[in-house]
Parts: sequence; structure tokens; C-alpha cells
Amino acid sequence: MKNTVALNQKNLVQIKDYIPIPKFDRRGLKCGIVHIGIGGFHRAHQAFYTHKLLELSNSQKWGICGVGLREGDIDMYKVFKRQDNLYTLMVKHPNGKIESQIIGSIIDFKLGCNDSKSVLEQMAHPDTKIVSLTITEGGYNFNPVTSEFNFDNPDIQHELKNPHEPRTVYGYLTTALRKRFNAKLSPFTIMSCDNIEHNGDVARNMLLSFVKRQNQDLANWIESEVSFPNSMVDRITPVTKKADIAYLKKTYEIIDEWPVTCEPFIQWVIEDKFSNGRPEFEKVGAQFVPDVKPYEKMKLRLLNAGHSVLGILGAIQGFQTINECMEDEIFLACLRRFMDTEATPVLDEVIGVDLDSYKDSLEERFSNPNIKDSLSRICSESSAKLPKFLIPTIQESLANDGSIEIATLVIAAWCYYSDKGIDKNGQPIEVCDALSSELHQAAKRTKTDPLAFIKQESIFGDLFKNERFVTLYGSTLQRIYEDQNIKVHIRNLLQ
Ligand code: CS2
Repeated sequence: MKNTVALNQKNLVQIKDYIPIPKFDRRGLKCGIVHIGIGGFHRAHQAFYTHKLLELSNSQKWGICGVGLREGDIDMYKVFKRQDNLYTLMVKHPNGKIESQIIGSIIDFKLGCNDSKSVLEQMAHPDTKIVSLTITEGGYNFNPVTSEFNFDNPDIQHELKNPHEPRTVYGYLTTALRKRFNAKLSPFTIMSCDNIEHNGDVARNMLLSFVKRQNQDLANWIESEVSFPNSMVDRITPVTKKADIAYLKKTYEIIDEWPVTCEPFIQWVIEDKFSNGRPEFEKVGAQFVPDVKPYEKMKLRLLNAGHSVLGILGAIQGFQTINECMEDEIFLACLRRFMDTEATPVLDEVIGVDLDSYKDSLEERFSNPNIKDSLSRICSESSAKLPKFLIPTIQESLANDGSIEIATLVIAAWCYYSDKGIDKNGQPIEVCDALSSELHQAAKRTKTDPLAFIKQESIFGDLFKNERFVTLYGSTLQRIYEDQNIKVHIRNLLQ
């Protein structure tokens, strides 16, 4: 191209000579899917599957309307408006190759915090068959220890008092379903795509708790008519960097203000229960199965927990990325030891999956040097992640007399990390967590009460009452406070 070209619908004719563009007519598409949470992951995963399906079939039913609920989504909203909801997906291969393509399955974007009415209208529209969610592990508003809905959340309180002013996903789902119920329309399916075991069941239980406080008839209708398929979703999607934007400009002279980068691997296992029809995602590689639970557990307890193990230990060691951790043979051995001796013994059998090959493939994926997945992304919101990824493994291993050494090292390291916020070389680590100040305060109290950090019951449950855990945690914590060279501690464990 002679001059740089901004990514938008009109300019696709120029762009198509350089990067593949959507092979379907976007104009005739209807919004069959409303997706809440248009972050990088959705754009690298579900929107990509949908794009492939639209290229394959002529179905006009399954365009996606993206929704952002929070003020933090405004920047993305503006970019989407400027780019006619188009973006570049950059798949980064381990050999350095980058495959780019323009994704066209998202055809609209609505912002709840500015215009909740139009979001609700879209959700209640007869064309909408599915509302899917990537609202992060922390977005489900439940106590991981008691599994109960958190009615103390001020936004939830507001919604209960003002049912026509939704703020959280629960307020939106309830108001939209109420509109459909009153209009005698079929409901939509609610499809959670977050990294939580039994994500569909959790979404269902939480929504029903919330609706029952307001309208029993509506709750009964949701209970009998709305499906909440569980699903396991997988594709490593690092945060977009300025260098990615610069790459597209330099290589193709395309200005995309917010491309998405990801690894080549992709997987989606979904339960085949939908209230109101579904896209034929199986035609583009998704697996529909009767029970997704063993797949979810395998992925969360190996991949996601493996990430957290490397992330927290690696951050203190002074590493920046997952692949940097994997280049260190002690960290690599630590990951494998954790997966083999702590996580695997508490997994269920996954029919058709060889766990050793699965773990080998995780090592390969984590080692991809082109991805540069930052430890700051991995460690962000650890207070919402670890109760789903790692702490259940410790609890189950304790119940089975299993091994817990590496997981305990991670928890002790997390306490140090939350307390000091520096790596072993004294460099600051930016802690990004909704509970960062609570974590910091609790960790700081370690000086006077060695168990203070793990006494945060909403994160750790009653782990602090388990003698075996407490003894190991106490001695590990002491060693980390004495010497922050994590490799020394790992080496001792591996002997
Ligand atoms: C990561 C996940 O957020 C995290 O800590 O483990 O985002 C992970 O990269 C994805 O779940 C991969 O599918």
C-alpha cells in the first residue's frame, strides 16, 4: 500500500491484498449472540470461531453484538466505533511467524454504562438467541468458600432497589429476561466462557439467587426454560502491546488501534444444551460433549494453575514473561513436578485425553517465545484466580494425604509478593488486584501473626485450621522472607 490505511469496513478492499478479510457479507447479519466482556480473550476465541463459521455457512443468524458494562470499556468502545467493529487477529507461532487476519463476526458494540437501554433492547430482541459471558473469574459475585451469592456488593444492592437501573451482569440478565418473559418470547441461552469450574452451573445458581429475591415467577421460568451450558475455553491471549500495533503498521501499513494477539492453539468444549438454538460450532472445531466437567477441571488445575505457579514464583525471581520462566530449567522442572505430583492425582479421568501428552503440550505452549505473555497479566486478580485454580487442589490433596509442597510455596510466595511488592533484586512489582490493599494489609500482619495472610477466609476457606498445611506454610514462609531467591527453594523441593 502506498499510504497507511485505517482499518474500517470501507478500507477492506485495499486491505484484502495484504491480510485476509472476512469472506462473508457483514451487512445482512443479525445479532444472534450478545457477548458481555469484549476483551482480548473473546476476540481471540469465540469471535474467531464465529468468524470461521460465518465464512463456512451462509447463516445470517449468528453475528455478535459486543457489550461492555463498565467505564473501563469506553476506550475499546470508541475504537470499535472507529473501526466498524473490525480488528486484526495476530496468531504468533513459536518459530516467529505471525499470521494476521481481519475478524468480522462482531457487528455491533454497545456500552451499558452509557446506554443501558439499548443493551437491554438488544438482549430482549427476538433475534438474540444466546447471551455469552467473559466477565472474568471475579465477575460472578460469589464467595468461593461458601459458593453463596454476595448480596453485600453495593451494585447488587442498587439493582435490587432499582430494578430498571442495571449495573452488573446479573441486573442486565434479569431485566432482559423479564422483558422476554412479559413479551412471551423464548429466553436466550446463557453461555459462560470464564475460567471457573462448572461455569454454567455457577452462572445459573448465582442468577437464580438474585432473581428469587425479586420475582419468584421469573425465577421459576428461568429455572425451567433457560439453559446454562458449562464450557471449557482455551487460548492463551496476552495483553496487546504497542509493538503489535507498530508491527501491523510497519508490515502492512494498516492502522489497527487494538489488534489481538494469541497462540496458535485453540480449544472449546461445550455442553450441548441450548434453550433457543445454537451455531454449528462443531463445523469449525469446537467439541460438543454431554459433560464438560472433567475437561474444565483438567484445564483449570493444570494450565491455569500452572500459569499461576510460574507467575507468582517467577515474579519474585525477577522474570517478566511465562516463556522466560520456561527457559529456566529449575522453573520448568518445578512446573512439571507440580503438574505430575500435586495436580494430576486429584484429577478425574478425561476420556480420550492422554494426560502426559496434555502436559507436554502445555510445556510447549508456555515455551512459545513469540507470545511473551507477561507475568503481570498472569498475576493480576490472583485473589479471584487462585481460589479457582490452585486452592482446591491443596484442599483435595490434603484430604488424600497427597503432595502439596509446590502449591504451598506459591501461597507463601504470594504472601511475600503482596507484602513487599518487590522482586528478589528489589525491583518493584506492580500488583493489580481488586483486593490488593486487603492482601497487602493481611500480608503485612505476618510479622506479628504468621498465619495472617491465610486467615483471609473468603480466599482460603479454613486452610489455616489444617495442621499439616499450616506447619508447611509457616516454615516455607520463613524461608522466603529470609531469602527471596526462589530457585533455591525450588531446588530444595525437587531433590
Ligand atoms: C491465565 C489465563 O489469566 C490467567 O491467569 O491462566 O488467561 C489463560 O491464559 C487462559 O485461560 C488460556 O486459555
